[in-house]
Amino acid sequence: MTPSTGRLRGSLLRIRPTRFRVNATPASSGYFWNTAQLLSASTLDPDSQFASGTGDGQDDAASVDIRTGNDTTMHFFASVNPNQTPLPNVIGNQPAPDPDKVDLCLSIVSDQLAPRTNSSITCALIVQNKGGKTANNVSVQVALPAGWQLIGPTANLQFTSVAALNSVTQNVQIKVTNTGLLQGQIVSSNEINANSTLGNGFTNGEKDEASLVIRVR
Ligand SMILES: [Ca+2]
Ligand SMILES: [Ca+2]
Ligand SMILES: [Ca+2]
Repeated sequence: MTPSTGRLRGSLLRIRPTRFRVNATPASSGYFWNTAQLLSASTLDPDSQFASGTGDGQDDAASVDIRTGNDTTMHFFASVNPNQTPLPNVIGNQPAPDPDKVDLCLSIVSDQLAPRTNSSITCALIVQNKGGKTANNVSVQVALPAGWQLIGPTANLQFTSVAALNSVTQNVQIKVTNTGLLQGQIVSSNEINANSTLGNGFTNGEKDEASLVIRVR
């Protein structure tokens, strides 16, 4: 193996298999991430590319991490990887959205899951449209446990429009008096909704409904 600008480089006449052995002495404490890759060979490798870099997960590269020392100022060191071949864009695995339908989902996110009794929480109701068409006049219903009180704006929320492959959020404030289950469902929209039935209840396991358990302290 011969050093070259911070890297080690070596060649083998044939692989039988055989191995390179490198002895290294760490000069400081730290977390050392060491990588190696194959640069070339006289025969083709059908499932990877030589010299493509060490960050693409191919089987012609490998890594090992070594840690030395145990102090609080441990630094991270990684092998250089200056010529990484750009990775292709990630391709989605979902079917193309239907341009003639909306596909609505509801989520509820609370700023607190364990508030004090008689305090107020803020819940974000998020309507997501995974369809290919803009959803207009989307109506969302919120159902509160007995004793809870809606401070604002209203238990029947209106979303003027939710664009295709987009989402819209509205916050509601609720006074919480006891542990209970907050529920919501999308009730209606002007368009045909794919993959669920709008307004059919809170407990069908459909993605147009959502619920959240809030426990009081
Ligand atoms: Ca390979
Ligand atoms: Ca490679
Ligand atoms: Ca439903």
